[in-house]
Amino acid sequence: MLTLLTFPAAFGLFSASPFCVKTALMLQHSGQRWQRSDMLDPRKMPHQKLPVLRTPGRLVPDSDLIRDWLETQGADFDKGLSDVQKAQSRALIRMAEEHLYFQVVLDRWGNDEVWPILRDLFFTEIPALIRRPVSNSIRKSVLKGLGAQGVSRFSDMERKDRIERDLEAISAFLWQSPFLLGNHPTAADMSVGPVLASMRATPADTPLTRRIKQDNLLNSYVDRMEQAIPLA
Ligand SMILES: N[C@@H](CCC(=O)N[C@@H](CS)C(=O)NCC(=O)O)C(=O)O
Repeated sequence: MLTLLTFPAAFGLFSASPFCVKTALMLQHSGQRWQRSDMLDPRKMPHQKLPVLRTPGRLVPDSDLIRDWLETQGADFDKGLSDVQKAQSRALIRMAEEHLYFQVVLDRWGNDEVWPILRDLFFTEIPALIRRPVSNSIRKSVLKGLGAQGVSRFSDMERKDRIERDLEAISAFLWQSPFLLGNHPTAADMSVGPVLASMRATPADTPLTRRIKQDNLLNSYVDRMEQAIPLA
């Protein structure tokens, strides 16, 4: 059986990580037999990140590489899509994973209200005595990474505008059909859905959580995705 090494469930989601949720959705959709194995510290993993898929032959890191592996086993996440739709799918996935995702990370790790919740969730394996200094230094390095990525250099208004344009692009697809590229979930939904769900689930009232919760189209899309491919 395949084993998905994943960050644990959090905020009512299968995992705090939208990449882990994406991979769980792909596994479920592929019809393969799989189980989850939770972990909090990915430093021994091939990319020092999660998700990772344990297959009979090797550990496969990265949700995109896991997708490739599942496709070699016969999965087809873009069944029935035209070449143009497949190209749109690729662009939607990159938008969600390489831009919106970092907005979620900033919304979580940069927010003093959310921080104590993250600290109690993610750092339970660190001995209580040193948990605060160690977790504070990890927080600092995550925030430094967001500076390097660039997302935290924008003002709140600029951030809001950048997010808005992406959400408008996603909504333009959802005005046409229940899922991004038709009547059934495809690979694009398995990336965009979990990122929007993460955005909504941050445990604080932020402009981002409110933005999704108050938007009928996006809010119902997140619910629809969760119902279309249920994760135990
Ligand atoms: N490109 C990777 C991204 C995975 C990723 O960023 N995982 C984050 C959690 S959402 C992680 O493991 N972070 C731990 C770390 O960077 O130390 C994928 O698609 O799987």
